[in-house]
Amino acid sequence: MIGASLRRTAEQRFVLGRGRFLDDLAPAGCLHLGVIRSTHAHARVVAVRLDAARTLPGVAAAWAAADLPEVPEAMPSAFSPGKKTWGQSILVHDVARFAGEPVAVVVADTPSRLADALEAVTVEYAPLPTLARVDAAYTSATKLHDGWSDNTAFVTKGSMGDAEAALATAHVVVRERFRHGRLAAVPIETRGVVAYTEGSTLVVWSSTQSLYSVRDVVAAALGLPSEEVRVLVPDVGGGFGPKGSTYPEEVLVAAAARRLGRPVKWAEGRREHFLATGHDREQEHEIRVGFARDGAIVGIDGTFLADVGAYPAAGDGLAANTVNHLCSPYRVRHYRNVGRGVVTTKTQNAAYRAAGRPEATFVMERLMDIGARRLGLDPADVRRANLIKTAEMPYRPGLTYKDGVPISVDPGDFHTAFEHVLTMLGYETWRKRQAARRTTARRIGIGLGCYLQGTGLGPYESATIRVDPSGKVYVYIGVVAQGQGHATTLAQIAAAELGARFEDVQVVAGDTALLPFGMGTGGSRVTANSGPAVAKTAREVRTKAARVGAELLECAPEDVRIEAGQVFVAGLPTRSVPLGRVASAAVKSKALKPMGEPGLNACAYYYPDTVTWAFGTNAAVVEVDIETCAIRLLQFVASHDPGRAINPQIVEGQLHGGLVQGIGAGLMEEIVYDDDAQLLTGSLMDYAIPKADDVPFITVALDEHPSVVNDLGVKGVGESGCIAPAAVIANAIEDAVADLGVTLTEVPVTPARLFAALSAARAASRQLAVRATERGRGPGEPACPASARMARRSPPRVRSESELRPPNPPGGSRGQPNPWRLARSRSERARRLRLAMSAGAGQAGSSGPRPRSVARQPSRASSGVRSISSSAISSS
Ligand code: MCN
Repeated sequence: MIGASLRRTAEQRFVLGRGRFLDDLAPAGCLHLGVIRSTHAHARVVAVRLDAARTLPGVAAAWAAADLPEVPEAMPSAFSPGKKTWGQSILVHDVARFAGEPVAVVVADTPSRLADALEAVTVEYAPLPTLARVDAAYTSATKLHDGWSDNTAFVTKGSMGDAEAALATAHVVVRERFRHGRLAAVPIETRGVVAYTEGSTLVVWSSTQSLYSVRDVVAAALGLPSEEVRVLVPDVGGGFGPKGSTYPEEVLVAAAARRLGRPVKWAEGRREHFLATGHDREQEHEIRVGFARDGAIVGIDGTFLADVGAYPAAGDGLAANTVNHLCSPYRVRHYRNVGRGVVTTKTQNAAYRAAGRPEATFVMERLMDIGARRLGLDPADVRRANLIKTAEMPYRPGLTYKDGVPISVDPGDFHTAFEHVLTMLGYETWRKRQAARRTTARRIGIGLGCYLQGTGLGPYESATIRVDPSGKVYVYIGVVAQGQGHATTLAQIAAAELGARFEDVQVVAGDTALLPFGMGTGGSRVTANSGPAVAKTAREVRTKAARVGAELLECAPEDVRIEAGQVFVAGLPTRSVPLGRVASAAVKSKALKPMGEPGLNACAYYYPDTVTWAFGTNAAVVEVDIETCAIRLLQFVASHDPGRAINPQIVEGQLHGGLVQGIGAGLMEEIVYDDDAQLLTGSLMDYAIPKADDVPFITVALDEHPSVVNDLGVKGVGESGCIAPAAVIANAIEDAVADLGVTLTEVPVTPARLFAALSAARAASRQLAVRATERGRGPGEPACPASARMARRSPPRVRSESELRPPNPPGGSRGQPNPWRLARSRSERARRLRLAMSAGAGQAGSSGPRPRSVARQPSRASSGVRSISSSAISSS
């Protein structure tokens, strides 16, 4: 049963269009709530004018912060990393800190009347200076939060050995700056909330990943006991992390339902989703890595800034993930990294699938390729030189994970898995094809990348299992699925451990009334937490069934066997009773007296000691047209270690989904703000996600090495696909054009970015050629304008990087200026200076108090892209 690709029968209703999602809920008399959102990224709210909206037909209420004294100013969930206090407004009382922050709500009887009422609201703002770029915000005189001495929300560090001393011994030191773009998770279903009262209970339906957090936050915000708030989760069409946070709308809808005594619904629109649901991944790294002559890493030293938006709502855990995963599958003895979470006037951050690891892998895997090129080695060989060996397991790098436990890498065979991926790809064959195409416009590039992921963060999960007299087995869990297939995989575990038929097991989730606690779906944790909890509980139920079965079958409990829902005497399968009959007898049987309670049921909690570590490798081949800058993904292969796959087909599906999201991060996805921190990518026309024809068939191999952390041997997979693709794609694209002098330091690598990088490299190469010509002049010889003109007109022969690099001095290349690199970094410096100046100019322009502006909520129909992103949007 465990290890079989059983079909997801429990989820067939999705295929048949019978899913029941948040916006399908329509309680009788339901009102619709819409949110007025700040049109400014940073502004004092001077006045909110709601009277015109209140008089419109069908409008039940229109409230600004002052109208809802029962709602506190700030979300009770406010996390204070680094001991700095802050409050995320539920409705802005005074200062709005990002465009999209809730300023007021309107409630009406129909969605169309709600839309009209939202347009009747006007808000007067006094704009304040914006912080659109994380590097500028880091040093800005404008402080976003009261009482803060700077805009740094937290600092997270990790170190082992002596990085500085190790770097001094390196044969080659690569120093580079990298930036990972800001991303949205883009689930197919946006967020939504429905709330109503039922007797003394406040019922809240939410499309959340963390139902217990919603319960506790709503209860705390409205001053209710948690026991009087029941949170339910309907089917959810994807979450990918940001739905794990609790947002102001959950509190606002609940408050409105209590005030009005009627059900109230809010269903987020797509534009609202881009504006108001948490973003992730925006990080800027500055890093040095030292390599020995054979490619072995001798030390790494880095710092980075993480743009956490207006509120560090996800705490320091994401940046801590980056610190702890950067060196991950490689043997690095000397390492230092410092991450700073910096607030800007952008949407707050949230964990997005893999949270902090794709950024780390992007930086590390780019460094691997740049290092390989500098050393004249094959990128595969540099990885071979550094991957942790099986004999070194359990590998303990010397870092401490965010659960406070020193990292100890689960056993695995990284080298064999890596070689397998190269074989699956046809690495050598592609290298030959690449060489054959080197002088053509359509080049081939090959990219590699490896990762290790800490999965299955605790502290615990639980399960209650009850066998019904009908023979059905109910498994109650404290986590909800957004598409992962828990109803199938956890049923497989329960059936295997209890001896029930798979078809008889029903997994029930998504209701805080079922179990008192749960930690939510995230961090690829359900299989490694709920899985062992279900197994443990099923074993307890099995023990009870054996006691009661022994009574019915007149044998010793040790002789009872349970298989496929039949309870029988060992060796006598015909002497059996159905499990349901045993469940029925268990209600009155005294055989259960020593177990303390009647019935075939049990509840158990499982606390993992720490996380499990899952290894994976991705490889890709791209075709890059250097004339049009079109990039085509030709092949993508991946290998991942799930420990022990409960359902291999689901695991592959999880990996496919994650890989495609990672491919999007590498090629096209990016949340873009302008210099005033206005969102420019507020729709799916502007925010590109991969379509079916952007992605080739992806081959996935499962390389199973059971975890030693839990007795099922499972490791997580839900996020893992997402970790390496952006790095691998950047590596592949650079591999296609590296001989032209291109180094890629930012994802996504869009055709426009590639064009800019190629143009800069060509310009640098031309400059070099001119200088070389000038250097060739004899003393006192006049400059030859004709040859300089020639150099400008016809680009010089494209030279390989090794040709451009000066020969290494005996004993190493340290300390030798590399003219090609200097030229490139000068152009990079110039680019950054231009950016910094434009950011500074934007700031200077907005530094003084601007004239007050009155924003009328623009019509949705007439909004252009710009107003889309800054407008208040109704939805229902
Ligand atoms: N599985 C398995 N064998 C293993 C490990 C996992 O069969 N050794 C199965 C599990 O039983 C489960 C699925 O694979 O059905 C994912 O398991 P796991 O890795 O434990 O991840 P979680 O169940 O905790 O899911 C969370 C994870 C995260 S953090 C994000 S983000 C994410 C993801 O899963 N969001 C998703 N996958 C998603 N898939 C869909 N369709 N939609 C999302 O929003």
